[in-house]
Amino acid sequence: MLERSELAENALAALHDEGYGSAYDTRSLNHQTMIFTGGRPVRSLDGDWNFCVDLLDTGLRQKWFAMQPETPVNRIEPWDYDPYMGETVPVPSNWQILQDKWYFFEGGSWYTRAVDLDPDPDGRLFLRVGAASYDCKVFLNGKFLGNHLGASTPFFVELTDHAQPGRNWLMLFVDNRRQADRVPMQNTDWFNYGGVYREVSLFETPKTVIRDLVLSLAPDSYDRISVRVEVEGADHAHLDIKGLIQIDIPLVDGVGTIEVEASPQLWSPENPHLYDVTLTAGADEVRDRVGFRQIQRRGTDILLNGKPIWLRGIAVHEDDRELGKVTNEADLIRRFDHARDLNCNFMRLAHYPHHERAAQLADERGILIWAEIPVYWAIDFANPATRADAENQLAELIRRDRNRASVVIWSIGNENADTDARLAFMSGLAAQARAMDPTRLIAAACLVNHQTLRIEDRLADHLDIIGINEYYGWYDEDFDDLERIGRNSNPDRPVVISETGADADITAEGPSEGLFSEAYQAEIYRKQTSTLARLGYVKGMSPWILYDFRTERRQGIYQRGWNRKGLIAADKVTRKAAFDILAEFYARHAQGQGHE
Ligand code: GCB
Repeated sequence: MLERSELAENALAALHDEGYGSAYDTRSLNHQTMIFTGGRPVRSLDGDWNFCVDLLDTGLRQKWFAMQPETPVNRIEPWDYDPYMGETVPVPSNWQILQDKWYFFEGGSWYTRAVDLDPDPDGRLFLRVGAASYDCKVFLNGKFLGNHLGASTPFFVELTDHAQPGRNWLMLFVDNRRQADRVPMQNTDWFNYGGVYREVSLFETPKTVIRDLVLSLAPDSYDRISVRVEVEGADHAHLDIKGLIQIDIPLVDGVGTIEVEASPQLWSPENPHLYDVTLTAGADEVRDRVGFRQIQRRGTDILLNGKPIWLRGIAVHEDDRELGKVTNEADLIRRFDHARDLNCNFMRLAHYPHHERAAQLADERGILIWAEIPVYWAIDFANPATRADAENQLAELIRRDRNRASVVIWSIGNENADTDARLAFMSGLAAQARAMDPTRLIAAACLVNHQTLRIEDRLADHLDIIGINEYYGWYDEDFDDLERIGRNSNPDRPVVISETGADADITAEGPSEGLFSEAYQAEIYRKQTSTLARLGYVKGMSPWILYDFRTERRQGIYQRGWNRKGLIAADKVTRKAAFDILAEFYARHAQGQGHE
């Protein structure tokens, strides 16, 4: 229909205009539109939404978002889609998991639902989308309100001036196509899930809005807390950290930055103490639960609250046989229980920002966290649009999680070739992370130099921790090279083995010996742990990986669409032999017997 309707404006344009997308690519929903949501009353928009896949972007070309609700018999023209009826899908979800025909679908899709509102004339209204992969364009009542890039960070849209009393129609166009300028780019070793896969919520606020609240121990101090607040529409705010601080904060142009004398009980894995925090400004109020700790590096040591710590970690993806990339509380709790059984004090949330609940649980349970953005493998490092996207994802992650004491490391990339363009791009990200947050360590997962057999990376000068992904005994067959690298290298800062491991297919189709067998994987864990424990500058490890995970690029007979380096199979129940080997190694380490 719409080729000849008023919506498409011009029939030929709708068919032949390849510039149709530019009006909907403003990237205006980014870290600058974020608000602080902790403790706010929330209205969930989860549940069934009307859904349609749109491989050809017909909906953008024909402006489906402008169609009015109408019963089919009353429509006067043929139409290609009706946003208001037909198939529904649950939000949050990934379409790949819902129907076989969508398993490998990469493209655009339309989500539509009614939202009944009674807007308060003295209030404001914000929509939050927890995550939508990768480009999400927001339309309310037929009007485009902006788009967001990035598959794993939340974004906000202020609806105040667009919402109407009564029925409103909210539409999201969500596009997971892999493209050259994206972060990550086309090639990854995890599944390209699409869809709105984290919660969608509405927040009503008064006219005054607390946009940000940042709390931490002041750098190098145990008796001063630094506070930064950002508020629209007030000239002072009041902070209450229960049992510790009650203070008025004057705001200049909406921003207040102070340091207050206070000696909080320190947060640590042994004592994950959290304080209840309330911030009020005008009629607005937010809450949080915040721990205070210091994380620093000194030479090749990592210091937590002034004492050297060894990171007994495990890497995890967000992936589940039944849920895809959707995370729920039960899945997270199982993950943390498994980490506890491994005797971990550390977790690497690979390779993109995980659900915010992960770091909240880590705060409660005393697990240190490595959080990262998907600057993964080949990225178009010379492209300013790619850089802007990476910078925005980093800013959104830091703004979302910087009150989490558990998060001790921001990682700015994974296994990127050491080129000039990459150095400029990633040193810029390191500087950005430090400027936004001077209270954490900066890392990246680097590669060893295979020619010189040394830990060597020009980015290291910009990092606090050199992450090393190494697969000696697996991709690099000569295990003894790991010993050589150990001897040849003399890093001036701590190294964390951010990945090591091997595949093991323990299904009925798996082998009983050799590559891909459980025994082979176990042997690699034995050799890796005994070798790494002897290297004094290695200050932790996060082997690859807790659970087997889906990935399009693994199609070998023992893989069949899965990366099987998990210590636990895809059922998230069956432990492989390597699980106990790592658990025992960490138990010895925790008792101070790890170093031989
Ligand atoms: C790596 C990557 C990770 C892969 C892993 C593997 O180095 O960082 O994303 O999944 O190796 O299994 O090859």
